[in-house]
Amino acid sequence: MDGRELVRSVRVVRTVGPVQGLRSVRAAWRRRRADARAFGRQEAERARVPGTATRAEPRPGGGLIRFARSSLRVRVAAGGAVFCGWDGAGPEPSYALAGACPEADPRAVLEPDTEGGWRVVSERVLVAVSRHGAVEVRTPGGVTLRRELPPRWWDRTGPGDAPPEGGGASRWVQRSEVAADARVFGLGGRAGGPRLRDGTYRLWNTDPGGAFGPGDDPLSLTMPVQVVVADAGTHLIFHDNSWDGRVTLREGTEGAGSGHDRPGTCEVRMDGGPLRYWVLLGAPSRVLQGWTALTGAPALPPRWALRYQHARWGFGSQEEVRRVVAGYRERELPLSAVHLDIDHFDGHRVFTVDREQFPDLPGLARELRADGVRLVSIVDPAVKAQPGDAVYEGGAAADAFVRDASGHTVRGVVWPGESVYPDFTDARVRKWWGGLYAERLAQGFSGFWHDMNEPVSFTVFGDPTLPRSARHAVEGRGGDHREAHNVYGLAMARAGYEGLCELRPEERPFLFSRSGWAGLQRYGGTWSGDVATGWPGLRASLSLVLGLGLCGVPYSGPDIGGFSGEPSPELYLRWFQLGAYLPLFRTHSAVSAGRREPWEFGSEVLEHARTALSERERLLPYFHTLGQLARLTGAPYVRPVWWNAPRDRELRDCEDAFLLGDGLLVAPVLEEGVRRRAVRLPRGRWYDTATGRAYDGPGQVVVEAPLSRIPVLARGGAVLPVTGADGATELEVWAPGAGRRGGGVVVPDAGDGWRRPEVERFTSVLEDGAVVVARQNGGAVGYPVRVRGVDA
Ligand code: NBV
Repeated sequence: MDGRELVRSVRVVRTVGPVQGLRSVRAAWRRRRADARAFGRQEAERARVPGTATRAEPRPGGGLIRFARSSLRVRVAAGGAVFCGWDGAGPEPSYALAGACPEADPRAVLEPDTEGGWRVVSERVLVAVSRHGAVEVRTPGGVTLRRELPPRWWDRTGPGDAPPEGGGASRWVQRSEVAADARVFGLGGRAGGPRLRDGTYRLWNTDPGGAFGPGDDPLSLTMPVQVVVADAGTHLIFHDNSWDGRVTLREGTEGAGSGHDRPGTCEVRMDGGPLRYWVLLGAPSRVLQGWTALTGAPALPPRWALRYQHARWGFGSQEEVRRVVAGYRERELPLSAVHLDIDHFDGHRVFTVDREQFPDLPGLARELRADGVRLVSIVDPAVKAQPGDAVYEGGAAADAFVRDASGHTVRGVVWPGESVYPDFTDARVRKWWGGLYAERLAQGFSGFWHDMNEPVSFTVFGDPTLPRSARHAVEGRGGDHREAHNVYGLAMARAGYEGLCELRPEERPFLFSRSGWAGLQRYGGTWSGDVATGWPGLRASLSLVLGLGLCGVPYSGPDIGGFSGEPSPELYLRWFQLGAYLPLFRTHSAVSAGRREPWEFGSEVLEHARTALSERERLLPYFHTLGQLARLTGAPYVRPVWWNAPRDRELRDCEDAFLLGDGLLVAPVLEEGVRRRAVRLPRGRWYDTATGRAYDGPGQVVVEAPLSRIPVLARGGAVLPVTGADGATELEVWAPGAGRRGGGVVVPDAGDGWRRPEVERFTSVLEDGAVVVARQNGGAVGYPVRVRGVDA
């Protein structure tokens, strides 16, 4: 047991108590034995590299290049996305891809180069393959964005055997080089980012087993997706492989014009699974558009899910829920939803209700709904292994639970005690599970919060999850937990989403999930998980939201105030102020932690929280529009400040501010005692929205950040839909700088169903000192306009 494990085991026993602790010791031994039985014998391994290129055959979008000991399929899709698959790996099947693999670019051609290698030339990208299997991805202008060195496999097949067609049986490693000035973002939700500094990042969804901070890695939602930003251009690389792996990153150094740059390096090392990857290049907005075209449009949260929500582990009773809701109402604080945690279950069993403490949930839901407050339910995947439990019996009858290699149902330990796990990689099981949400809907719940789906089994040593040898359907292909682990949460989200679509077809599902993988956005969003209360946790919260947005999951947010302990009033307020500008705006805390209602921190905090809440309400049409734009274009609500200027190196290194859509720049206060802060501005005119003062970027300015608010700057020319005094949408227009134009988008609310609203585009221009706003395709503007920033 290493140091980390020791800390975990102490935490586990402290969190779950001695009885569960003992069960988890037994489960850990079971897991170890199962894996030892299944993987006990060390198979011989033999290292392999591709060898020399022998010939190449044109194929749609590129070609197949044969090497002495492998083959490489290069395929450029019509939109310019590059697919590379070694050892016969194709783009499908894939848990990440949204549907059919994108069409091949009919104009991409394969041609030999002069050095025994090959190139695939297309309008948007050039892929050069050397005779030893190095692959360069270049812009049409010939600038290299990424150079993959020839991979190396360790085949588990016997010596002399042919490499497995489609890949999968071998461990592999691939090193690559990027520009010396490149910065890397992504890899899912990482607490220590958003810029991923030198180090090794594991690709294995993991419950950190207690509240985490920036130093904890990995967390619940990892993804082999990297967004690389350099002067030469931006690209996204996605290794479509769900196995356990490690990505080691090292930033490059520049030789100050000496020509001795040391490139940035990236090493991807996987325990198995296909060696295949996608590269998308272009401006960040194009890259994210391509990524969502590939992996699916983000589900659009219903409008109420873009407003403020209150969660707590340990409400204890429906009376307590009423009391908290009344607290918001009495103080006239907006509240959109209350989230019920595992304590409202009967004995922590999923899809049940503790009838003593919650005797009439449907009644409570109706009553709250009349006040505009919805109920959201936690849903854990593990099912108590208890004969007589309806979910257990139903699952057993449907043969829904994960089994081990010898056919026995795998048991782990979670909140209800000894538990079994649905195999969500089986379409049949997803269907069964999706149907169980009928019980939740009947209880009056409107939204769903998937937890513990890494999946977790408490453990005092080793990995807090299922045995790696546990068998999964993997969509009929058959496989084990090594392949299924990272997609477990994703597949559970699919089960919930599809179930809800069937059960309540008139409403869009609202679902967010702690764990997931590439493509999670198709079904919903996520949240930070158990971020530790403290200033580092506040910083980690922003890192997670930014990183996930760049990986295609735009809807997320932290536990405001942190999950554990008691934040100081100042920390709570700064967290609340940040949360007001993030898509999921929700307070939440552990059962043992202090309260998180805004009035629990004194009257000053209450008044400032009220300001943040009313600003969020005012910005609701803007948030709604950003949600729609995320669905249409993949652009996240929360974007790094370099989004429109990836070549600005200062912006690339700025981690303490973000763009909210195109129009606003939010500069949260992430340190104690700070009352003014430096803000790095992108090019153009920016207005401090509180003072109206104008600044011209690029450059750094210092702005006031009193306790009452965090700095928010508006881009000159921005047209922002906001809620006017009468509750209807109006346009807030910030004067464009002289000689510049501006604009914005409004997507009106079309309800919580599936109706697709029109996208309305507006322009703004300064003419003779006056701001003129127009609808892009002519016609009346149709909204009241409020101009700000003129003569500022
Ligand atoms: O269900 C209890 C908690 C929940 O409040 C939290 O949001 C999740 O991230 N859950 C984790 C399980 C217990 C963690 C110690």
